[in-house]
Amino acid sequence: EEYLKEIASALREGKKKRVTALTARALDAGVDPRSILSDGLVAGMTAVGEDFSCGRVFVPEMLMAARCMNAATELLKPRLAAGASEDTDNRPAGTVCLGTVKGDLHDIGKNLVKIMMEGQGLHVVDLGTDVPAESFVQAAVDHHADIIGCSALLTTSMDEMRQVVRLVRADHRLDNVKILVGGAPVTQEYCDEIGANCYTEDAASAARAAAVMLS
Ligand code: B1M
Repeated sequence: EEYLKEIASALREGKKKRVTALTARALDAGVDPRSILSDGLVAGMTAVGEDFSCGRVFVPEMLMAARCMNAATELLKPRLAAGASEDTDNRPAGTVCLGTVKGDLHDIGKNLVKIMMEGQGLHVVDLGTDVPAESFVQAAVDHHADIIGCSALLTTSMDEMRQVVRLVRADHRLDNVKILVGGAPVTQEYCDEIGANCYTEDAASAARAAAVMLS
């Protein structure tokens, strides 16, 4: 699709108005919102990440790209949530406390996980970014959570997840709470190593996994 390439390159260049205009046009043209997300916006983000790794762009450009992504996601949100709920006949009720771990300010992936989970009918308590392990625990107690969801994008922050698992397992008020982990540096091996319940690669599968855990 021509739209998707254009969305990716406009995002890579940090052109917010163009990204939102193209996203709106693609939606009007009937392009699947999920492919706008993955083959347009996320593809553009991946290119920005590569540009950053090579020293072609710096933090301000990553920030501009993030703003493009957030603006376009607002447009996609109702369609993505609707798309997700169509796949489920009986929606499980449950509460997820979701956040990005301490030391980490990346929230785009976490926000997508939230949208998809809400699309599955789950109640999501968004703890935001830079969330210490202790705050995940406190929030899970306060909100009677069924699931704690941790996102991390930095190899230097992801080990906070180990701390979350340790504190949750040591707290008998949280005996039935499941821990779901994800984010680019996280792997199934890491999930197994720290003893979390589940790892998923993307937002849609995180929402499906959460629904399965609750059913
Ligand atoms: Co940052 N950054 N960044 N950054 N940034 C990365 C992550 C990096 C890979 C770029 C690179 O070097 N190529 C690199 C990390 C290297 C590493 O540790 N391995 C990096 C770095 C180094 C940094 C800084 C340290 C840069 C600096 O200051 N020198 C700094 C750290 C700040 C901090 O957090 N303390 C920093 C800052 C930033 C910005 C603030 C400028 C901005 C974030 C803005 C924001 O989020 N509001 C930013 C951005 C935009 C990126 C890239 C370009 C894009 C991230 C993104 O949103 N991707 C990124 C490069 C890249 O990803 N290719 C990069 C799109 C998003 C949809 O994907 O979040 O992976 P993602 O989510 C996916 C899956 O991972 C999964 O679902 C989503 C897809 O459906 N998922 C889950 C995510 N969470 C999940 C949870 C689950 C399940 C699945 O269950 C609970």
